[in-house]
Amino acid sequence: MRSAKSSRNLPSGQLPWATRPIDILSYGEPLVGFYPLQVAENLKPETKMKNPWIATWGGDTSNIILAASKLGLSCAYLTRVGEDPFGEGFLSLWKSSGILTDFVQRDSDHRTGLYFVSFQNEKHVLTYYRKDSAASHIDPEGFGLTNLSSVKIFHLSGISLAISEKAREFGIALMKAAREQGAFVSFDTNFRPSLWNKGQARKLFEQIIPAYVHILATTDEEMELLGWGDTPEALPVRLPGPEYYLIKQGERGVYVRSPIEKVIHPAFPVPVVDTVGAGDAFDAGFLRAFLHSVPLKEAVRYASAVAALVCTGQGPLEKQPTHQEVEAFLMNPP
Ligand code: KDG
Repeated sequence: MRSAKSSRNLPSGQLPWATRPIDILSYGEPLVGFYPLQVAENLKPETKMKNPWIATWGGDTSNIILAASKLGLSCAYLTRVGEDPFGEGFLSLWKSSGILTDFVQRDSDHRTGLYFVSFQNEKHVLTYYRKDSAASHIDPEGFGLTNLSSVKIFHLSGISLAISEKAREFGIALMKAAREQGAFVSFDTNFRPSLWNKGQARKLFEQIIPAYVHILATTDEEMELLGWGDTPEALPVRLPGPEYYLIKQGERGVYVRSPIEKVIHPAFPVPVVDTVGAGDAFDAGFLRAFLHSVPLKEAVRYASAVAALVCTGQGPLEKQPTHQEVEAFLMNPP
């Protein structure tokens, strides 16, 4: 894989990569996710509600930096949380995980968002409580765009852009500034129909992806929903611009394309407990490999291992691995 330090695509006069202290700056919304203690599909609703709930930490852009930080990268988060116990909890989690929280804003008028997990036909369904959340009230004034000159990769998702008009405008300004200041822009479409409709999402994605994105992650399901074709090969033709296309295909594995090669990797056959956060884990693993200039084939294998390990625990964080754990897994894969 091309070194992140090479400058083919970077404007001249930028700080060299090596002097940038932040590997990944992530922008978006953290959410606390609640799981029923027992996953029982056929209980009456009132009986289901007597099930104790277990809190987990979620939110795609938070999951990514927690995974990347555990893999050894230096990460920072740009978001806004409520002055509530969930906001406090997140801050303490990020700090204890070594994540820079200088860009995390606090909001006394709006709360940290939540979701509740239920299961239908053995597939998880998320019910969100996030409307008017603190993150949707992010204050662009609270972050100097020049801070991006110390960032190697700026990461955000379709969710980061869908939570409010303000968050969307700021997200686009950040992508533009990141690119101008020589950072790589990583974008995961993470289309959530509960936040916006597919026409709105597609229109915006088709404007910003060719203009700003270097590393594009999506899923085959989203490609189909957004009308981008039903084969991974269709995407670079439909949306030229990015250097890397990561197309996640659930249990079938992934298809990854760089400017010079393509890699198809099947998912590792692990005992799956929960797939929430697996896609974020894949992105984090890929970004780590990218920053370490790992050849594409190995990078995809590495990222697939990170995702597989996350699927063996409940919620996005329980089984997030360290770099050593990924290496041990890859020495003796299932
Ligand atoms: O990728 C996992 C996320 O879906 C989960 O953590 C919640 O961020 C979330 C969302 O908006 O769906």
